[in-house]
Parts: sequence; structure tokens; C-alpha cells
Amino acid sequence: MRLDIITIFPEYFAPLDVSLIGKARRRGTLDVRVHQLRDWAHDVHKTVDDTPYGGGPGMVMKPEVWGEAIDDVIGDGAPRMIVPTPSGRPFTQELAQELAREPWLLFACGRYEGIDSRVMTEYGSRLRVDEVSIGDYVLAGGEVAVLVMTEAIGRLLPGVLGNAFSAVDDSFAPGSMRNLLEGPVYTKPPVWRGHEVPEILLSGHHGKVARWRRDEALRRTVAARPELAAAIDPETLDKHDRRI
Ligand code: 6GU
Repeated sequence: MRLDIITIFPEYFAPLDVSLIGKARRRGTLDVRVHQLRDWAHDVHKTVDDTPYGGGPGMVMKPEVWGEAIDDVIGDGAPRMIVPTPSGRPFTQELAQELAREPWLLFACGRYEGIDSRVMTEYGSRLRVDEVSIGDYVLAGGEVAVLVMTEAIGRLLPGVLGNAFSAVDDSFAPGSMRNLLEGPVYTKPPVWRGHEVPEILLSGHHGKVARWRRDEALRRTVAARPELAAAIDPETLDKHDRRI
């Protein structure tokens, strides 16, 4: 997968050299290219923003600079374009899976009050453009949101996770864990500071362990995310689940 990121803060993306994503880049599974938006500014001050039409606080990012940057980065190609913004559609595991199937993504990081809306209109007629939010809070810019999305998407690429099965049981993964949070996990020693590991996990009884894990996932979902629990399709619940 090719991934282009346009930003006024390329330094934010240093963590993409680390861990799973760093390894995927070194292996060539992931081709990440970070671009400095100011390289396309027109004046000596490298201005990328201006005052908003209609008045109000803050600054808006200029369309001409964004247009020239995007044109140069994409050439004759047509990546899927993602614009991080708190007013976008929610970023979910489902969207991460959809984006992980794309060959080429372009992230356009806004700062200040955002990017002149005509940039999304212009490229919306040429590319698939989505404005995407990572949650109901406001960040100072899209950079951290792009790091979050890159990690969520990158770990789904073929060969990026060490264990091909580890994405299957993820909270929010489609299948039997859809809308379920993962339950607690334990390792050795069997007793730590007086706290014991649940006995079933030491029993070696795979059927009972699977049942216990599902019960714990249901309990945790009801406690932490009642709205998620309420959205579970009753058809996917068995008789035992219904007692939880
Ligand atoms: Cl994607 N961008 C910004 N700037 N703030 C956010 C966000 C994105 N998602 C939640 N808050």
C-alpha cells in the first residue's frame, strides 16, 4: 500500500519508523511518503492560511496551496483521499478494514480552523474523498488522527501482524466478536500479590475457556459500552449469552 501524507508538521510522523509499521515500511509492504505543505506556498513567508470569509476566529488553509500540493503528489493517479476533521464520518474498525483494501491513500492534514471547503469539492469530483473523525473531541490538527488511522489500517495489511490470527479476536472485528469488547487476559505467575488467575484458564479445557472468554467479553461490553451491547444482533447470541 502507498500512503501519502501532506502536512505542515512532517515531524509528527517520526513514530511511523517504529514497531510494526516501521517494519512494514522497511519490508516494502507499506510505502509512506510525508510531504511538507509549505513547499507549495507562494511567498517567502511560506504562508498556508488566511482569514475566514464571513469573519470569526482562527485561520483557514488556502485552497491554491493545497491544490498544487495534491496535484503534484497524485500526478495522473487517483488515490482515495482522507481528510481528518472532527466534523467527519466516524473512523471505525469497519472503515479501517475497507481502507486497508485500497492500494493508495492520501491524507490531507488540516490545521487551524480547517481547509477551504472548495478543496474537498474539487477533488471530490476526481477522487473518492472522505472527511473522517477519530472521536468526539477536538485535536489541534489532523496529524495525530492520521497516526491513529495509519496504525489501525497498517496492522491489517497482509503480513504486518506477526500472528495472522491476532486480528480475528480484536474488539470490533467482524464475525463473532462484532460489537463485543475483548475480555481480560492473564499470563504467569498463577498468583501475583495474592491475585489469582481465573481457574478455568488453567484447566486446559478449550471449550470451557472459549465459553468463559465470550462471557467476559459480554460482561465487559455491557459494563463499559451499554450502547454497543444494545446494538448486538440477537441472532448472534446463543442461549448462554442471553443469561449474561
Ligand atoms: Cl480527524 N482531526 C482533528 N483535528 N480533530 C479531531 C479529529 C480529527 N477527530 C477527532 N478530533
